[in-house]
Amino acid sequence: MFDKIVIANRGEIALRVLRACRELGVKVVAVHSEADRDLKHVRLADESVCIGPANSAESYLNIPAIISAAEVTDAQAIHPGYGFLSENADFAEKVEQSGFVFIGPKAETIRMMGDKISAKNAMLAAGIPCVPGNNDPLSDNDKKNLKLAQEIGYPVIIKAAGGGGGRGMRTVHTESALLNAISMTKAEAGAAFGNPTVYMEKFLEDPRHIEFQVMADMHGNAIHLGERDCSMQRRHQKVVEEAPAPGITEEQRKFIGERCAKACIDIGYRGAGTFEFLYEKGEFFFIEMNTRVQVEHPVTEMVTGFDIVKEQLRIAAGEKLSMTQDQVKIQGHAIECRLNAEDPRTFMPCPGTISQFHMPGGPGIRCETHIYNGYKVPPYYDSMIGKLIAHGETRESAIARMNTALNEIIIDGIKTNIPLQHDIMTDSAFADGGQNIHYLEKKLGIY
Ligand code: MV4
Repeated sequence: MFDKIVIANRGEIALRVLRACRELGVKVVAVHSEADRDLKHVRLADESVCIGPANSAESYLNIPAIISAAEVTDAQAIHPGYGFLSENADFAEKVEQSGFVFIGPKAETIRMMGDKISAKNAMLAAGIPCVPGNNDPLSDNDKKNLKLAQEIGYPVIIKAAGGGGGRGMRTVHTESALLNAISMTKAEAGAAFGNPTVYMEKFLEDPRHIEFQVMADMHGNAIHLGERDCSMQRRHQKVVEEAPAPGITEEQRKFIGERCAKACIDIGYRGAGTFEFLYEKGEFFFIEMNTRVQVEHPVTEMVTGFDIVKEQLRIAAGEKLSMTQDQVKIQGHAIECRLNAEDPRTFMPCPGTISQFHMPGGPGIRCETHIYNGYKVPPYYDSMIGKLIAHGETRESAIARMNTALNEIIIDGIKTNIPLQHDIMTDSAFADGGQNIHYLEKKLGIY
């Protein structure tokens, strides 16, 4: 195991990684911006290095500053968390070229998955079901493109190869709108990602978003930890996640999960990863792979009893997976509510000082947050300030425990989305389970 690592992130995930390091006896270097001196994990770290001003472009995205921090503290590895540089192949490459271990997949794997066309082709080759589409860059041949859309069948969606996570895509419902949509998406993709390449898929009208968690080591072993349903979202921001996904059978889980694990072996994957699927009318369709630990990893941890972050560290240190597929058992149900510093009606971010914080507790409750009494939520970063996770024997009991925890938690001094989470947890359609990706936005009346 490593002696010392750098945590190249902030907030709750930096604290989560620090806790995993403590359990494994690994020393921690916190790197932080000028605005983040008072973060909980910075105070708890063995060492800390200020890497730049509040603006994340000059701090948490500052590759030379982060690598220098690893050099001056004599650390051996860098954990990128999620967001920021976590899926930046150039960062992973520079980390390794500088003689440090990047706690994540190889740079070439990150690069392959960052290009959504090459990701899809790798998955098709590995036997993963994908959304029907051309799976190649669209040419400039209008006739060919019209024919392609005709074959796929309207509606279709034009997506940027360099996009993902909801950026750089356009749906097309009629033939007359196709060519303009292609050129518009190309222009936007060129400007936003420096890559105008686009591809075409069948547009699924009301799918659910279901993703599979995988872990792979450097010795040719890979397992899946089942799936999460992340359909409760607003403007591509997940609001509630749960595991397992309501209504998914053991057979479906085994079928898709084992294919994901096999795909990891085929592509030489290492570390934690997520296969994102759209699920419609009983069928799974791969869309993207995430090569990082995700915000919602705790729901999988709660139903499997597996520590995903500790395993990331062990894998990066060259150890073999600590669990075989046979040992993975899904127990009960877990739900996560993201807690954001925002207006519950307008969704505008609401930074400020937390005058009072009370952490909820009780059976099956896990609170992942870096906030404390007097902590000042800075205006410079994502508004997520924590996550509440409830585990129960059944989905019903997980919801009941979440409601109890949402009643118990106190975050004063700033506005939060706790009222919205309460509303969702007491929603009768949410109680039914299995709502699609449009449910929350329709409920909120924004479309
Ligand atoms: C789609 C789709 C429907 N059909 N692809 C949005 C985020 C990006 N990861 C992929 N996205 C979608 N791709 C086809 N062929 C609908 C979405 C989509 C979506 C997907 C997951 C979660 C929330 C979403 C919200 C709107 C659209």
